[in-house]
Amino acid sequence: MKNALKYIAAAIAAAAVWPAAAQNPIVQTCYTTDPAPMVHDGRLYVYTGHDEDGADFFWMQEWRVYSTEDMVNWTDHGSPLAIESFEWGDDRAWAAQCVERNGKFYWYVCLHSKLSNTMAIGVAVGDSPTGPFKDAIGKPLYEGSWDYIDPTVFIDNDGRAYLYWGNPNIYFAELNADMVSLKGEVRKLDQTTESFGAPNPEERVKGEKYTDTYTEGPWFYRRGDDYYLLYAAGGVPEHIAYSMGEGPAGPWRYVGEIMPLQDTGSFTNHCAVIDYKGNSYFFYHTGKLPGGGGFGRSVAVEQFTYNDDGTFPVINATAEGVAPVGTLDPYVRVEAETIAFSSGVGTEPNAKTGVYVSDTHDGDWIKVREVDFGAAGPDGLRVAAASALRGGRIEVRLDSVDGRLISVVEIPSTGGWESWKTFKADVEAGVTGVHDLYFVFNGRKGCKLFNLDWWRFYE
Ligand code: FUB
Repeated sequence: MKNALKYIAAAIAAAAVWPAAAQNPIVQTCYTTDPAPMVHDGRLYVYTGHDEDGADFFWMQEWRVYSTEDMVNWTDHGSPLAIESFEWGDDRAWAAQCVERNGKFYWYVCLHSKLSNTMAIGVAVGDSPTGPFKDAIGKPLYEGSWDYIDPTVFIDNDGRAYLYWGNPNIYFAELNADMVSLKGEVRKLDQTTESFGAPNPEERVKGEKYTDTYTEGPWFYRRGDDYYLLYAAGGVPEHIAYSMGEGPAGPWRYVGEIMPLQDTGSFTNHCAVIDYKGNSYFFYHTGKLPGGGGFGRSVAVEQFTYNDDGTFPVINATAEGVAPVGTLDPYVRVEAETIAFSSGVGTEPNAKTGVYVSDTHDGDWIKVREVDFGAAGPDGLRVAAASALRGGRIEVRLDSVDGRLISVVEIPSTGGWESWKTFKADVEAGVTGVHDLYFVFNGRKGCKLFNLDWWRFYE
């Protein structure tokens, strides 16, 4: 992301357009789309698409992964899967979902196939939630129609696994236990007013007002005895609606809207739902990151509570997002790309170092929430940084971008943008308890200052 977006973001942040407590969108370092959360080993991962800066269509090249343990600080794991991972694909890295089975992670994606010149469902496999991932079968799992987008996967309590996908038709298939082949026929669902709010796409009459219309982006899961199919609905602009069923194959009953049409700044919406640490979360995307819009979308999240009968309340988009469900330990190494909110900075990958914060300029900042300094407080701070130019300094502040200054770390040139060195600084006495922490970057105006890989306080 950079340049235009970066400066617009900085200008808007400076004008205090973001509410002080803004938490949405959850990623500010690049555009992210089509969220698909997954909980593994106590951590929540969200798999996303990535809109390119300044795009005039969904020319998307890669998928990305972010994770959190507290719902407010998100660690950027970069892009472990891209168009290049699929020899048969060449374009449109659209909506996807990852699921774990027997220690392997299966990432169901859709992209354009060179073989059929249509959209195709593919599947990648990895040994960890953040990869590395590779094409599991070296060919599309299913292809042959522009309809074949937005796979959603679910493994039922009896171990049987299912996929739904499609725009504007809805397709359903069972997966074999190997998770990389289809069991039996693919079914095209019969859409009716009762099941999805309107008849099948080819039976709809132009100008007719239907209860609703399935469009794309299904999200399929089970809760208790109820099965849920959530989806983007209404054509464009899209709202989010849902149907409920008694079994994985339906029959489905249209229930209503979850996120009604509203000012999200994006004509698509794409949702996902997950429970984590006792709360229920609704993920979606908007065009609300500065410079964003219909082709520059960003993932957001809201907390909600199911109604007693298992139906959804209405959920509206907010800038505030969700409350924290944990604190962050500053006395262990924290990756600099663990961010609650930021202004101006980007992230980049490096094969050895992993993802790091890049493109810091004078006045940019990173906020990390709910940092628990404990009762004694830190004596010092270490950071790993690199700069090919003149470097700069990090002002470390509490609770706001101009809050109490507790440390200043000077970063000189290290001789290269990935020539990492560790720098130490003292921390003022009396920094105790839980605070939001701000790393505010200072230096010569106009030029890139340094890259930041990690930080850690010590007692
Ligand atoms: O991100 C590209 C496409 O836009 C997705 O596949 C759809 O669900 C819509 O969000």
